[in-house]
Amino acid sequence: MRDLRDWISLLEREGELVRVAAEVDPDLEITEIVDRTVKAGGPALLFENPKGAQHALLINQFGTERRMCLAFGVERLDDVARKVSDILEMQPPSGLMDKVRGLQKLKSVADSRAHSVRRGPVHEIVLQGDEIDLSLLPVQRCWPGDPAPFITLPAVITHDPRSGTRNVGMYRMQVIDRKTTFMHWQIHKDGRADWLATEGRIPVAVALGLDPVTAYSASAPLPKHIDEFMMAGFLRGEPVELVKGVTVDIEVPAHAEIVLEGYIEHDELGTEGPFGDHTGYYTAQEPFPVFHLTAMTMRKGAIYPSIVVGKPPQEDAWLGKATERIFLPAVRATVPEIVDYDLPVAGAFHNCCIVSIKKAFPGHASKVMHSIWGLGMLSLTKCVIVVDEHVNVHDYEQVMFYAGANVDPARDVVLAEGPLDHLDHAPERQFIGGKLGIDATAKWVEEGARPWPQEIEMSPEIRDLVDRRWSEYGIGSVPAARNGGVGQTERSLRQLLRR
Ligand SMILES: Cc1cc2nc3c(=O)[nH]c(=O)nc-3n(C[C@H](O)[C@H](O)[C@H](O)COP(=O)(O)O)c2cc1C
Ligand SMILES: [Mn+2]
Repeated sequence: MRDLRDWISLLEREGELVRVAAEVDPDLEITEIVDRTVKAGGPALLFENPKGAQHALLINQFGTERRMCLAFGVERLDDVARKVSDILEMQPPSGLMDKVRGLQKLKSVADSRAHSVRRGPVHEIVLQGDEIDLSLLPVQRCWPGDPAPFITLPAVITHDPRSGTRNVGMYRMQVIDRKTTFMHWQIHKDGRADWLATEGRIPVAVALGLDPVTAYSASAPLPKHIDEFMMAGFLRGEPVELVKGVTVDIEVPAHAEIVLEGYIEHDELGTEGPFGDHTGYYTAQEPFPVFHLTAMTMRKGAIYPSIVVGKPPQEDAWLGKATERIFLPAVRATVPEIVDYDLPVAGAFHNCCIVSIKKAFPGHASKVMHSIWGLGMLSLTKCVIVVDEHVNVHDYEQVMFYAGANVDPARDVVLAEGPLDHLDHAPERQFIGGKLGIDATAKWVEEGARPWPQEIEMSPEIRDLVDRRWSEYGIGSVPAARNGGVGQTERSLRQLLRR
């Protein structure tokens, strides 16, 4: 998919999009409609007549697992992860065929770099000076306590002034007036680091309305030196095309619907917020830098993309789940004893991480907890629950079973300290606080346990027998037997979202 329009056509062909012709207000009304639609597992919505604006608004494009898979062109999100692990787990080639395959893989990485092109539809309309007007766009005021409309699905492009490396991040932008917004660069983020490293003004470009993979990439927690557009090119199998900005020395996606160009001063801060955020609470007012627009460029009939965050589950659940799946190979490349992990949507992603491990030595669970607390953005995780490899981390009832049955709180709970999410309101001090680790693995004698009892399992012969004879019993349909027996009512994320 080259752009947002290809994506909208695909969604329409797949019966995944509804056009709303009625006039609907971007001030709160759209939020309530979307909140209900997301929680019902409903379609993407294209509001064709947002009140008071010149442009249509697309929302809930990422709101289900099926749409997320359509976006990446896969059957399951784990298939995207496989593509990543293929590269990460490359071994030295052992024969000619291996070499050829290896070279093909390396070429697919080399071909992922963004391409520069001379012209792009994003410059069909160029507004400068007094023509710049953010009120042309149907920017949503999402929640009643929000003081202003917020741009919620931007890809914010900056460059590191020292290395020149590009960064693309998704950071909300509170509208101040026709030509200015805040830039919500949280303390751990790459865009903020670029800003702080720049003396005077940092040029900034904001792309709105992209193909879904490129839009997703702006939310991906990549190490700072890795260009998110390169990752997008790799995952799309086709490079992102970029064109020079009109008033800034930054390349912008040639097929974006809208681009906002401008700059941010090193020393100009204002009071941003409050904002009804993905924590489920309003985040407090805080000083954040001010973004001044120097140009607003668009395609003809540009479509404005938006997203609403709030109490989970919301549309961003699936952006988070995509990250969870796509980054598993990278997590395992660093901590290979990890089998799988799950960041519950209800835990707003950074509040809880359930991780299963191949336990090989006493204290192994504790080692893995500290690994999580040392890994990229996972370091912000507040609570880590470690289970043995046979436990399904996505089955929260099963996890609760082991967290209850296998834990002696006097022995198996680790309390530590470390950095916390910028938006976490619970700790005594902002940015730093406690960490909780729960070791729910089976304990070894060396770990101070008595000999561990055997888990109850039915024998496979009896299971097969009952499977074969089931209809004879006349009981009706009953779920098939499953290992472990607990968690019969496994609540997958899909069910949670469709309750
Ligand atoms: C819908 C949505 C909104 C987000 N809003 C913000 C935000 O306002 N500020 C922020 O620092 N991160 C926000 N994030 C998270 C960042 O996009 C994410 O941490 C990303 O990795 C940042 O890019 P970076 O690692 O290059 O800094 C948001 C994520 C999503 C999915
Ligand atoms: Mn980054």
